[in-house]
Amino acid sequence: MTAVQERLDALTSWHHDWSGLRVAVLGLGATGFSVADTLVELNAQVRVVYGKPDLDRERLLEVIGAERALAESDDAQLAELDAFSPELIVISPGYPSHHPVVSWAAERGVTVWGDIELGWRLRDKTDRIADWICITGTNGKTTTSQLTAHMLVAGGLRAAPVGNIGTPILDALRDPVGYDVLVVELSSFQLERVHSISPYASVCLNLADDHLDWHGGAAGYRDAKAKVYENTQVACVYNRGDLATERMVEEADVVVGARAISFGLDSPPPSGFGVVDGILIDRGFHTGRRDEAFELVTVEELENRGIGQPHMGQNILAAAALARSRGVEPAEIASAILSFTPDPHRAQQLGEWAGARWIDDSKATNVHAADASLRALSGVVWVVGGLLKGVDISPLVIQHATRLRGAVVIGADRAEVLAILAKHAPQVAVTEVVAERGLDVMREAVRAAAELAQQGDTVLLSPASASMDQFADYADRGRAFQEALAELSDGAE
Ligand code: UMA
Repeated sequence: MTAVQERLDALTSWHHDWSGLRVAVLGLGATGFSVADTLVELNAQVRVVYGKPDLDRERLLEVIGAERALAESDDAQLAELDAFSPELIVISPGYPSHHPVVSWAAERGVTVWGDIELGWRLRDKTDRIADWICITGTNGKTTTSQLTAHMLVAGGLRAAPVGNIGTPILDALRDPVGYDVLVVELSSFQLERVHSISPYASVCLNLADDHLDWHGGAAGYRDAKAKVYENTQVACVYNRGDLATERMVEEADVVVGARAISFGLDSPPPSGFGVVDGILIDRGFHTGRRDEAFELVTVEELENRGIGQPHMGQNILAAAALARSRGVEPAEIASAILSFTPDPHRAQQLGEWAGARWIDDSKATNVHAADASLRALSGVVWVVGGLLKGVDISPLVIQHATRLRGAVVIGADRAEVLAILAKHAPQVAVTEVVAERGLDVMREAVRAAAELAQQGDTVLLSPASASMDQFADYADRGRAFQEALAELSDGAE
């Protein structure tokens, strides 16, 4: 082992000596800036190498005194690395594992960390050292992270959702007061680059194909997700309905004494969370769990709050299992669930108009997410399409063809979507939206959906596709849908 590697291995505390360490920070997004800011505070020698200009962050780097190099091509980034010769690279999650900078580092034996690995090593900045509850999965991780944090706060703990959700972990770790628990939402990109984290509790909510291009295939994606369970201390929470997650727990190296706790919408075994007679129950943390359970909330209560969809039930049970593992009482969990409001554009109920119920599920950027929404409904006018990212949506259409009253097809890849609908759901009435961008697309889509919908139907925007072809992002797409609906319904009154 080289002297540099020995030094890096030993750097496991905020209070160790990071001064002078030559670190290249790759990327100047939310992550890259938080990494540079932290390492400058620790007196490391930091050079940020990045591919896209960002005036605000560039100015801030100057203020904190970090070196920077805008290098718009991959070759230019490699040349920057050659010139700087870093002892450590901290890389932003958006860099795929096949990016040339990753091979550059491997060939030279330069260590590469993500911000999560760095964060784990720096977690003892304040005396109050937070436990980490780590959450991953193909879908539902943001909602589950928010819910878990909400439950922990209801239990009197200082907790916050961080990570992939949008607040870089290093920003939370530098909070002067410190946290009791950090609920860390982890993407597969971030998990691929962790080595030594030891979560208090962890979950992979579900596994379906996504981001296969980034990981170079389904196995790479699965293996990255599985890392969430490594070194878990107290509870590995998994999905009883998704064998892949159970297998991950079986294969994980965990701290002795860590328990496997399952969740699912069926009647739970001991050590499980589930549903019995319309009541969500905890059989995981009851001392008499062989034949007793804690009641949390009823399905009816969830429905009354507009969070009764099956996938939401699963998120709630997973969050409850994680929060219970950290000692939150069942009554506190119940009050947290019933005071929780999901973010907009996630199966958001918009009310009734023209005899139909309208739902904005613009967050459904992949097949798995759209499947979760469709499966809860019947008589659906489905607003679908966008950028398919190379994924075939035929299985989704085959699975749900009988639920569809009609389909309204938007997006750059609509020829493909139209062909799939014609082949696998020929009885379904289909309208193609020809407008190309933004609000115009949704004005046309909402008008078409209202025409197709019959009394009691549901109009569901759940595109199973990315949004960047016609909108800034999924939130922009959802806002346009809501605005178009508001215009049309106001105009009709
Ligand atoms: N860059 C390059 N070349 C590349 C990739 C990146 O030069 O090939 C540079 C550019 O300077 C670019 C910067 O890196 O401006 C951006 O880095 P980034 O894409 O890693 O973005 P961040 O702003 O650091 O945001 C990341 C996460 N983004 C991704 O994983 C793509 C955010 O998740 C996360 O909230 C944030 O860190 C804080 O942890 C977003 C996301 O889309 C929401 N996540 C994916 C998902 O949820 O499906 C994984």
